[in-house]
Amino acid sequence: MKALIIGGSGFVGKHLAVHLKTERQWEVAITKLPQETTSQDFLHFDLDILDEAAVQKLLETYRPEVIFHLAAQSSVAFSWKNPQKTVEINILGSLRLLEAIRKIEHYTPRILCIGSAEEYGVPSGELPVREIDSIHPNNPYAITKATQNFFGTLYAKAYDMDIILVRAFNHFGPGQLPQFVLADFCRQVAAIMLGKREPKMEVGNLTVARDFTDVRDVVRAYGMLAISGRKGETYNVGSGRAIRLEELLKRIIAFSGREITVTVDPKRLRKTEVPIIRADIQKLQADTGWSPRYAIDTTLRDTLNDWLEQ
Ligand code: A2R
Repeated sequence: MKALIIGGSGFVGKHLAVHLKTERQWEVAITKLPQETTSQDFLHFDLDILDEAAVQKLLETYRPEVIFHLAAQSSVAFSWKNPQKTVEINILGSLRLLEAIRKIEHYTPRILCIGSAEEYGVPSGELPVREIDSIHPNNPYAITKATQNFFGTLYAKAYDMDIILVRAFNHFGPGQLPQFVLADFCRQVAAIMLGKREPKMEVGNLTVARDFTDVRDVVRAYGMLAISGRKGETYNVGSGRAIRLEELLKRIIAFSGREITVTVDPKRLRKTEVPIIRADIQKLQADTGWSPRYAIDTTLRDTLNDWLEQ
């Protein structure tokens, strides 16, 4: 199978490229923005998804059978600071990508558009949330991902394009930037362990509960969906369990073996917050047979060790 990962030098893209190449022996290429660096192990192309002509040219030349669309402005916090940029990349960029593919004659690749659990907002019904439940996006990032999902679903129906929509719940693991909560906790604890900072941590709201999955399990789900997902369908990708941030932080601190004082930094509190969410993953499991393999403690330890090495 020949795959192209768009946004391939991001956190998930790097893991996905390794998974597809080493565990599935697929032919893999990635795209990156010109200013981004990447591992030389993979064939890579510079690409800005806002440049529709460039997207079309690349696809006509490389002709991947599967396209994983991961390119995004992926930070909720940044989306509040710059909603226009977030809309530009996540909505307009996704649309230009879909348009570029649509305009290529006799070409129907499978496309996975990666959205987010943020699309659900505060669930109005029972937990876990199902793909058919109503969505209430409550931040600019969430609105852009919900719109991407609407366009993907529409294009699958209207143009018979082979598009699969994913709603990825929180994922973490080695290599994630500290703008994401567990990466930030592990970074701060690692710095304390290395004697680079006082044994004091600043955190946001610890009472929220989220559905966390190891990024290596997430990319395995993406690979399986690329094989056996159904066209035009949306799939939750998550563990199906919710865990409070307070509990996760407690575990990371316990791994460190240090006494650490934790204080809440008001600057880190979100304007709108979802108290608890977890995914219904029955559809994903029924269609692919996927289930997570990594225990959460393993991922926490791997992430902490990764920060200690950095
Ligand atoms: O913003 P940068 O310089 O980190 O680059 C990001 C890249 N990207 C773009 N690629 C092509 N054309 C653009 N106009 C464009 N703007 C940004 O997409 C980054 O390298 C990549 C996305 O990776 P991350 O930000 O690390 O996200 P992550 O955690 O890998 O999530 C993958 C997907 C995203 O669609 C998330 O919204 C979703 O999973 O949860």
